[in-house]
Amino acid sequence: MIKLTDFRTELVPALDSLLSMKLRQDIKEPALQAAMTYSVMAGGKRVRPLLLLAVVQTFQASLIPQSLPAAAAIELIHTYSLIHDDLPAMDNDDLRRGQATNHKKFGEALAILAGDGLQPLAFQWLSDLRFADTVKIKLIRELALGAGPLNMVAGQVADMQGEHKALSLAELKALHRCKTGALLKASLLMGAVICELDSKRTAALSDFADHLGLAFQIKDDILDVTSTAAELGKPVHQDQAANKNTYPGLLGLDGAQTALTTELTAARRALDPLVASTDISLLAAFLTELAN
Ligand code: GRG
Repeated sequence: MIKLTDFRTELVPALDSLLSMKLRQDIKEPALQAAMTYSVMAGGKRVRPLLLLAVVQTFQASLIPQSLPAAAAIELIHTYSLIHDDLPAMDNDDLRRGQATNHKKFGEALAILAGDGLQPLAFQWLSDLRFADTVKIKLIRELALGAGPLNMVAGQVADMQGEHKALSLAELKALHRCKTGALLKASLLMGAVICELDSKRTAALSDFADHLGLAFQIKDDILDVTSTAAELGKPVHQDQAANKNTYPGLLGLDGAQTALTTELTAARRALDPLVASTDISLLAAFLTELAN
């Protein structure tokens, strides 16, 4: 199985050129095109598209070329969520990935509309995929569920409301599962849909996704405490300043590290049912990266 570093080196440029080509084709209004393209092409790590593609690589690698636009669609939803999260009405951030946030560069109204444009465009791209209609409907549903009011948007609301009260660990987990975990999970499950995996394999990936999602957020919380602004490309110690509920805030830095290890171990165990028939090394490599 291909190494994650090689997989990334091969697929991130392919994703990036597909994204920029499709954004040029599908948005005509110049200011809107500039604002949407600015944030999509601002140097994100493409974690969610890579997760979808890693599942496809693991179970049916020949479908990678056809899957690229599905992976790109998830990045549109992720980008919209970041643009809106940075707005003055939400986190009011000036910097993202070392550059001005969308509303700082284009103004608040255009930033809102850039996010508004990215959402339906994602579903347009899914509907145009070269897969059977039954597969496409499942992909659309998976992404809508993960990004929608049952999950990501609800998580964002819980996060906002939580700024005014101390959450329990269970409440914090539920928040993270919705806000951050659901889109990561949708990415993995969309890979499962493309490969038309059976329910046993899909359940293993779903379990893996739940733990990976939490680990991802715990790591983000830890980095906010331990990194410099230059390392992260955004201001640090923001969580504490905004009274955010975080793992280090609730458990201390050591406790948060332990929780991260616990989630990573559980995520790896979730893949056990697949091991007999599948090379899981590419999926497991995402865990190794989060551990380091
Ligand atoms: C506005 C409805 C709505 C939702 C926003 C995702 C989100 C919900 C807010 C982002 C807040 C945040 C910093 C969450 C922590 C985890 C996270 C999603 C980090 C950013 O994802 P990366 O690391 O970002 O994949 P890049 O820059 O690589 O794309």
